[in-house]
Amino acid sequence: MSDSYTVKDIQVLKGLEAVRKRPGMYIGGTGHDGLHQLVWEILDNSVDEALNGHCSSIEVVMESNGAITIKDSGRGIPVETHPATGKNSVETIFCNLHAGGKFDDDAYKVAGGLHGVGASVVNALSSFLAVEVKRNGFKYSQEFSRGKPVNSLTKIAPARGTGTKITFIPDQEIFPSIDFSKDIIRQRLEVKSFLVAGLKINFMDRIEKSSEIFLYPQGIVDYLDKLVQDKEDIVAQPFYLKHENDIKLEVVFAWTSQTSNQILSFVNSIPTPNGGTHENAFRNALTKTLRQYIEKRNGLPKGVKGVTGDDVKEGLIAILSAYLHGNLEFQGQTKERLNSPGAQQIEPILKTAFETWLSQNPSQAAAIANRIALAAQARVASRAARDDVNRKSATRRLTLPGKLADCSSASKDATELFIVEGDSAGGSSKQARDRKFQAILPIRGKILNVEQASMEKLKGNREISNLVLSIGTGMGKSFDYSKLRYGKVIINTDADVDGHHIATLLLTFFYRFLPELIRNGHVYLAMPPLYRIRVGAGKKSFIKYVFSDKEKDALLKKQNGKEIEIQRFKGLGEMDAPTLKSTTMDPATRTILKVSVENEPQTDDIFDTLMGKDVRKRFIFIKEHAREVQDLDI
Ligand code: 0RA
Repeated sequence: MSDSYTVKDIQVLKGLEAVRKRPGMYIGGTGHDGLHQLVWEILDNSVDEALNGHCSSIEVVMESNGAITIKDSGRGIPVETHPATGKNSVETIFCNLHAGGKFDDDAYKVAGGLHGVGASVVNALSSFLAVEVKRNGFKYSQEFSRGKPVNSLTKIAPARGTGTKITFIPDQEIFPSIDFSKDIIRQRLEVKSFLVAGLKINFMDRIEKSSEIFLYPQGIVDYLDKLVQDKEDIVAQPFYLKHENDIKLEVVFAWTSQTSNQILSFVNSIPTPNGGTHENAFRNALTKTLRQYIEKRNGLPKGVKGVTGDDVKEGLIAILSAYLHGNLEFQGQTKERLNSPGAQQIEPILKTAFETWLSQNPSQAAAIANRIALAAQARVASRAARDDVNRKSATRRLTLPGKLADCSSASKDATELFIVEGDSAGGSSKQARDRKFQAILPIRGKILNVEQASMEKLKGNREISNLVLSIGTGMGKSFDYSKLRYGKVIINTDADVDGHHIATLLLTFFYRFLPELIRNGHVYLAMPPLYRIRVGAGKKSFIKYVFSDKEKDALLKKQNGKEIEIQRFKGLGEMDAPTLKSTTMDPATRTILKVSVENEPQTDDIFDTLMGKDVRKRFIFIKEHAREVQDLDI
């Protein structure tokens, strides 16, 4: 008998020696997280007592000497001799790496992810650990250091009630820092108190002499309430389920009108920030149930084909707390992703319960269905917008001329292409534009006189091909109106004879090769002013922009005798950006002329006979004025 006793003793020592040699294997590391893992391991044993209905309050104390004390009102750790070790049960639990589970026939006792070895691991990694047990009408105590008992279990005094109190100081030989974070502990305690409805957790700080009590009678329902910051955002009453057959499951969720979502999942009261089998089962249950519900009722807007998991997730705030039997399997580097196949049972349980709830709460169900339909619609709309942008940027990369300063919007109706003469006009136009919807294409000098050019020659002309590429439609046989890239194509040339000539050449080109653009009202002429005239002096002076000599003369006649300052704009490039913007480009203040053809056969004639000859008559086919301009002298 004494033989086997010794062998067991050696095994026990070897066990905890292994923990001290490779603490990372048991608590993940010896940094900040590993240090706090010690607290979680001890805390979870007490929380388990509470979960199993044996404990109603827990006290957590940050002691002034750096120790942590965790005290619960549970049954108290057994004190009688343990048959397998021949030692008392406290010593057995705290000094034996594999003792935890053997004591425990409680179905759900799988705390801390260490499968019941937590107490001994914390003991092994603590320079000091004291256990006090109230049980059988007495208070008992035993102390340890680095995993080894420093005394034997002692009956101290008669005591009422039951419970366990554990105090420990992390070993500085193991941990580079043993400073606990109050915030991290506080946050964890509050979450635990949410997960165990009615459990009172008193958190005390002996250094700051502060304390805080966490007690949530409605548990995760209170948690949801806290997560939903703005209650007005809630679109329907929360769904709540507590299931306690074979598998234990507690779920609460609601949708808000916010686009963000928050899904918090837990297994055996341990957070699983990376989800896993249980969270997947939860998502599947929700998506399948709502997809069925919405599609059966034709609850989707036109053009939206189906409900996706992401649609269901939008605005969702959920807390999923599952309790699984046996050893949990975790996956990934941080072991925070559950990989237990048993969690798949969650899907049918939740699906059935949620379906029933939807059918029994039709107005809540309708509100939820609307919220998800909205998300689906937004998804389809944003995909369309994204596709549009992709198409546009793809086109831009592949085919748009380098000289084109494109706009950022892809909306055909709202966008404008300004065709300007020369690079200097291009530069100032770029400064003056609203880059969101206004694009600039500078063209060089006089473009080909298309009246005399063949289609072949035309296509080889760089200015023409840049223009056609920018507009997007192609021309001739390959003309495709649906590919038009701008709602307005605005010719903006200098207000002088050369400028007029270029404008005429461009109009001829549009008329001959892209007549649909004129017919459908896409072609415009900008009206840059020819003069800036300051009338009067000092405060009473004002500035007028005029568009022709005639207009200037009329103004001067009217303002006879007043001090006059005249500036002639030799070209667009000379105007500063604010002036160019307000006089010529800003839709709120500019004047542009819509080009239309009154009588096509006649206009044909006119082009034939007048091209390049009579400057004054060139624009007789300009009919529609975007804004009233009395005398158009160009
Ligand atoms: C094993 C068996 C029993 C209780 C406990 C362990 C226990 C462990 C801890 C750790 C912290 N607080 C705790 N409270 C209880 C059940 C003993 C019985 O049947 O009375």
